[in-house]
Amino acid sequence: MGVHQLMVSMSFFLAMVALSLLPQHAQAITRHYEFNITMQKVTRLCHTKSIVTVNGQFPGPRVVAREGDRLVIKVTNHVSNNITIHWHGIRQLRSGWADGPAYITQCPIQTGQSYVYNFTVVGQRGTLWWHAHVSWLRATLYGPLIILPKKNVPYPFAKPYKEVPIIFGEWFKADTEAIISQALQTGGGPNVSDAYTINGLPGPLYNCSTKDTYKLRVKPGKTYLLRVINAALNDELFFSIANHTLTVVDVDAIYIKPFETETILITPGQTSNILLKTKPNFPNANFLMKARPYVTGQGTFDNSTVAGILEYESPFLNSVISMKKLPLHKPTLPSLNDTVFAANFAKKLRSLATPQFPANVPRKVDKKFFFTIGLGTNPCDQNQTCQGPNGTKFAASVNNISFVQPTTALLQAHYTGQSSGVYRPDFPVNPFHRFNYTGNAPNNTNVGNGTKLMVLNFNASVELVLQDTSILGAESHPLHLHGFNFFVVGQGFGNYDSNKDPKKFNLVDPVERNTVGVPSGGWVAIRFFADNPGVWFMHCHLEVHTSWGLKMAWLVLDGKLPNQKLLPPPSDLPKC
Ligand SMILES: *[C@@H]1O[C@H](CO)[C@@H](O)[C@H](O)[C@H]1NC(C)=O
Ligand SMILES: *[C@@H]1O[C@H](CO)[C@@H](O)[C@H](O)[C@H]1NC(C)=O
Ligand SMILES: *[C@@H]1O[C@H](CO)[C@@H](O)[C@H](O)[C@H]1NC(C)=O
Ligand SMILES: *[C@@H]1O[C@H](CO)[C@@H](O)[C@H](O)[C@H]1NC(C)=O
Ligand SMILES: *[C@@H]1O[C@H](CO)[C@@H](O)[C@H](O)[C@H]1NC(C)=O
Ligand SMILES: *[C@@H]1O[C@H](CO)[C@@H](O)[C@H](O)[C@H]1NC(C)=O
Ligand SMILES: *[C@@H]1O[C@H](CO)[C@@H](O)[C@H](O)[C@H]1NC(C)=O
Ligand SMILES: *[C@@H]1O[C@H](CO)[C@@H](O)[C@H](O)[C@H]1NC(C)=O
Ligand SMILES: *[C@@H]1O[C@H](CO)[C@@H](O)[C@H](O)[C@H]1NC(C)=O
Ligand SMILES: *[C@@H]1O[C@H](CO)[C@@H](O)[C@H](O)[C@H]1NC(C)=O
Ligand SMILES: *[C@@H]1O[C@H](CO)[C@@H](O)[C@H](O)[C@H]1NC(C)=O
Ligand SMILES: *[C@@H]1O[C@H](CO)[C@@H](O)[C@H](O)[C@H]1NC(C)=O
Ligand SMILES: [Cu+2]
Repeated sequence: MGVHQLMVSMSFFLAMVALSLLPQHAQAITRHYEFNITMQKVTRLCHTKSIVTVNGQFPGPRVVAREGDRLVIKVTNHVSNNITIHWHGIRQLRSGWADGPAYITQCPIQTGQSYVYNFTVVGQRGTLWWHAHVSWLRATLYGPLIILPKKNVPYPFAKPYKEVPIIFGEWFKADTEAIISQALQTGGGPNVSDAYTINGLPGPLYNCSTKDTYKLRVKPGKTYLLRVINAALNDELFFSIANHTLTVVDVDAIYIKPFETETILITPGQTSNILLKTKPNFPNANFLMKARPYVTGQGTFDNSTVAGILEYESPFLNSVISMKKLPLHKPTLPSLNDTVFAANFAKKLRSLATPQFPANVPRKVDKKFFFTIGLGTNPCDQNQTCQGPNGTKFAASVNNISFVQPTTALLQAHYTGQSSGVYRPDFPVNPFHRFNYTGNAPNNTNVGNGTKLMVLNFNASVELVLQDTSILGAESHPLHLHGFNFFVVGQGFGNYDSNKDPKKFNLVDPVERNTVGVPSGGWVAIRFFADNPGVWFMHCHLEVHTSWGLKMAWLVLDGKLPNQKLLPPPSDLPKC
């Protein structure tokens, strides 16, 4: 080796040392992505259709960042639909303009237009995801959003050998925009999906689908980190891998106290990091992984099962033919309506709550709210026959208010002081009528409607009880809050009892997340600090319920300090 070469490698070595000694925050970078929204022909179940995609990919591209990084994602709309993209679970501290729900924080990106989503990832690491947030376009517009810990900060568990996204979806042969528009027209329940998918593939249990099977090839004796996302439109899912135990280590990009389980339950909108320890030796078998729904509602649903295959790489078996001869083990999933499983699974979720990853639970509450959530009806137009319950139209509501989508974005209306005629700041703190919410439903199932916001002062500590109703049947609703994580301090069945139930709240290590399944015929209590100014959507993540109006928004006012104020809108913010 010549002197010059030695010098070069020495300085390279020194540079490496210097890099590893840099403080963690100095390494945050800006990562640029380009999302071209285009149509793409995709064949599943022997049926070809044109779907809306990002860069022609289905599922969409992975967005990867480290905690602290800035993401700058330019979205250009080349299709005839209006588009917005939501970065599900990202706090969007003071950057609500980048949150994405159509007509809440932005007007849609219209055909031929672009919009740059520009935000930083603060205090979060784990798996989140991105998806369209307008009508039902998220049926095909979704992908993983992976947040790695800061450089040189380890996971609070052994470093996995490999990381693998597992993203569940729902496949419809028909056009999903036609399905929801038909359902809203007739008032009936929308047509259900034809298959569930793992990473876009329905798998061998469907007709004409064996070639579209997701295969996870693993080595023996290793730990794999599965980054699990439920991107299905309308279904909570059970998931299990035959003969393997899963260790849940995080939900919604928050570490939890690890626990082992054969099966997980994941609602649309939720994400979870799961460790899969492979068998120490080549097992001479293949293993099915399966997902199928957990359903509590009374309507028809897609009761089918998606399957993928866990295959071991073998030192002695190389040919595909010999792999195929191996026995295939199948997991057993809970029954489709196993609410007991759902309740027990929810009880296992607890924050890690360590000094490094504390659970900053509000202990004192400034504002208490009680919201009923559930289905209801709208009367049929005189001139129409409707296909909802008893000839009505299906609706859904929060505190009996079915949210009416405005025609301009709420955040813009607020920021420019032009809210009059767009929204009213008078969302009710409690339901107008009290009744036995989970008992016999009232005879009159009609809902009211409006575009009402709940106003909060900056940094108010909030307690919200979400109470399911049995109107048109009790049902589990995965409620998603934008702009915040919340702590799930309590849950139960029946009517929430404001005298007895708070005594049982967990204020020590409750799970922190952005989407919670409100138990069928029960309630959950959540708490959060309103430390993020802006307009924040809250809705059921079953897309059909959102379409029917099970949604509302919070308006968090600016604080006094300069760093407690919403930033001005970007210049390319789309107009309505
Ligand atoms: C998006 O489209 C533009 C213009 O057609 C093109 O230059 C760019 O390479 C595309 N980006 C990706 C990621 O496909
Ligand atoms: C993103 O936002 C930052 C902070 O406001 C700004 O400095 C930067 O120029 C923005 N980038 C783009 C591409 O808009
Ligand atoms: C929904 O299903 C019904 C019954 O199969 C069918 O007639 C209708 O065309 C479907 N709607 C859409 C939008 O595919
Ligand atoms: C898988 O589990 C089944 C029973 O659930 C058992 O019969 C079989 O021996 C197991 N096989 C392997 C390879 O672990
Ligand atoms: C799914 O539903 C169909 C139609 O209602 C029924 O025939 C079938 O038995 C159900 N399958 C399962 C696994 O429940
Ligand atoms: C669950 O479904 C089974 C039939 O598949 C039924 O017998 C049972 O009553 C249901 N349980 C509940 C709680 O609805
Ligand atoms: C009923 O609705 C149809 C289409 O919306 C309209 O053309 C017709 O005039 C209406 N009839 C009455 C009696 O309102
Ligand atoms: C529909 O009508 C039947 C019979 O009149 C009644 O028992 C049922 O409660 C009604 N359902 C709804 C949702 O109004
Ligand atoms: C509500 O109704 C259920 C079912 O009828 C009943 O078991 C329960 O006691 C009622 N609760 C209250 C608070 O009245
Ligand atoms: C609902 O209707 C039934 C039968 O019409 C009646 O007996 C009952 O009192 C009504 N309940 C309420 C709460 O109005
Ligand atoms: C809201 O309620 C009013 C009064 O019941 C009704 O006329 C109107 O159609 C409803 N609007 C929507 C969008 O459901
Ligand atoms: C797209 O959004 C604009 C602005 O809100 C609206 O005027 C237009 O009707 C929408 N177009 C479609 C196809 O939904
Ligand atoms: Cu719902």
